[in-house]
Amino acid sequence: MKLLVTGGAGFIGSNFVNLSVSDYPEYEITVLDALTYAGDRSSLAKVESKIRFIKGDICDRDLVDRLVSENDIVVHFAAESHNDNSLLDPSPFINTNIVGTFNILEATRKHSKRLHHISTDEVYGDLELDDPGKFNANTPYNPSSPYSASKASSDMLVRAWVRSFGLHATISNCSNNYGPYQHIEKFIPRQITNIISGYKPKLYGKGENVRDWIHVEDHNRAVHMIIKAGKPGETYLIGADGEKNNLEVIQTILVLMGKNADDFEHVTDRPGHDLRYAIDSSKLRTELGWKPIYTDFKSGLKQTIKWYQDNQDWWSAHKTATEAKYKKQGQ
Ligand code: NAD
Ligand code: TDX
Repeated sequence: MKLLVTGGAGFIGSNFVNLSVSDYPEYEITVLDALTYAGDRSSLAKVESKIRFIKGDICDRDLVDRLVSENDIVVHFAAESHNDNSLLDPSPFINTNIVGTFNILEATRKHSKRLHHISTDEVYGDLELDDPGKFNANTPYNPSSPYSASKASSDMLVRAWVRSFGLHATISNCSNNYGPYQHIEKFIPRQITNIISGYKPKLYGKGENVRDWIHVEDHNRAVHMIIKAGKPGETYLIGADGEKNNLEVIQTILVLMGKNADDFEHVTDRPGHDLRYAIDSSKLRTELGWKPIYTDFKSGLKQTIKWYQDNQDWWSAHKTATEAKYKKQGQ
């Protein structure tokens, strides 16, 4: 099978490509990635000789059309992915996440190819802290930020292409990922690299917001199962029952790195900050037999901390600029 992986130089996409090369050596992989600030070709260094890498933009219709025609399935990770950036400038989110996905839909329709669209739990909005319910495939869409609204739009386009044109597409909506190769603008790697760099970790508001953490490898194993056995037109929610509030996460990182649990700073909260995400992944578990391997958050976090300690060359050149951008927002 020939896979076209968009966004394969980003966090989840590069982990997907690395995992695919080791677990599915029979797959032929082409990566299409624009190498924005969030993409890093060195994340694919270990598998460079086993894949084809194309630097290009999913907004380039002709390029997308040609690459889709040469492959069997598109696994579509490429996106602008950071909520805080979408509050500063929504425009690239509209282009990449909506127009880019539209290009992929048109090309997969024209060439009768499969699509697996990677999305997020943020399309469902947020839950109260004491809500006994969790997000499932029937939860109405209610996105809060320009990022999540652009991802919700892209999901809606995929659903429309399935219904109106019979496109063979699947969608997965996953919760917050952590693990190696995540950009240091994101919560967990920002705090780990803050501590390594001698800065205090930064907590938005009171830290009561809850995220449902999953290790990136568990997410990508689920994506492989959906590619192999998912039903056309279906949506699968991916989550590992990993709910934690941000205060708890920051304090766990501090303690695992040998610091005092209270050695962090409260900074300006994110406008429109979603309170809580929680995923009901029972459909994925019962229909496809998926279950997470990383069930102990602390040990997954320990492994992630070690990765950032051992791979400072991968992130250190971006640290000053990333923190300067946050500082301007009081964060
Ligand atoms: P990321 O920002 O780390 O990587 C995005 C990648 O896409 C980068 O390599 C970037 O260069 C590439 N890209 C951006 N615009 C492009 C364009 N126009 N054309 C081609 N390539 C382009 O993001 P991530 O965290 O790896 O997220 C990947 C996908 O997973 C996204 O669709 C995101 O919405 C979704 N998702 C992420 C999470 C999470 O916790 N990070 C959770 C659920 C879903
Ligand atoms: O320095 C920080 N301090 C802090 O308290 C940062 C960067 C974040 N936070 C908070 C905000 C969130 O409540 O931590 C939580 C996680 O923040 P992010 O890492 O920015 O993730 P989030 O906004 O939850 O979105 C992530 O999960 C869903 C990904 O970035 C999205 O791409 C994915 O769709």
